[in-house]
Amino acid sequence: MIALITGASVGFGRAIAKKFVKENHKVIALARREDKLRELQNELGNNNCEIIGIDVCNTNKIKERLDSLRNNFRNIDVLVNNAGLALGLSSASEADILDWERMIEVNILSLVRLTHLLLPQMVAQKRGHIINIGSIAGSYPYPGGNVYGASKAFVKQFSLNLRADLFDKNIRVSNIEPGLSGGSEFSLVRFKGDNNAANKVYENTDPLLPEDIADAVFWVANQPQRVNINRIELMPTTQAPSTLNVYKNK
Ligand code: 8X3
Repeated sequence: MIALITGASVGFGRAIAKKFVKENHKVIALARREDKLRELQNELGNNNCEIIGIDVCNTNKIKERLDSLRNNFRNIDVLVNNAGLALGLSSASEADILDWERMIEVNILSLVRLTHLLLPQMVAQKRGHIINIGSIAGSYPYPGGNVYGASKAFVKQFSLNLRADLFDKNIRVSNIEPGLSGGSEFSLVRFKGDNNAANKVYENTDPLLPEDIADAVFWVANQPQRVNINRIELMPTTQAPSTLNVYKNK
């Protein structure tokens, strides 16, 4: 298998790349930070890992780069749309509109564009698998989740609707929906570099780890061809869906 993985420099993406190569597959690791990708490539080996140091939002440049890849990295079987981010945890009336727009740009637009770019090739080769990294935030609302959660709800429904179009083309689509996850830059990005705020979320708890997500992605990709896993929702044992809020006048 050849898997193109976005957001592969750290966290989930990096763990997914490592898992695929460990299991004797090839990966194309895509992310903005080329230095981190080079480290990954050195670790995984040049024969198993190709890197693309381009922002996931720059679809035109990605297309150029994909067109010029070495022959043995050309026929991508699996696209893992992992790149995504949460920015801020403010209540809707106080949130920064630029944060909202950026989440829509990365979590929705770039994912849609890259999927659209790769699908014709998958249809032509009569095989392919789009694996999206969604979130439990796409199913369960929580305060401050506003646009982040909505973007992940989009990813969930987009995944299901892709299936509706692709079920007769031997192309699989899966949405992996993790809950609270440590070991990545997710929280640091959400709190814009505020280490204390970022770490507080994980204090005294036992969150999912990138390797847990990588295992789920790999399992989904390695089902017999007749099996399509539509969704997997994973939460740490220490997290559960919450109750509804009711406002009471004082
Ligand atoms: C984020 C999941 O639980 O941190 O995708 O909101 S959670």
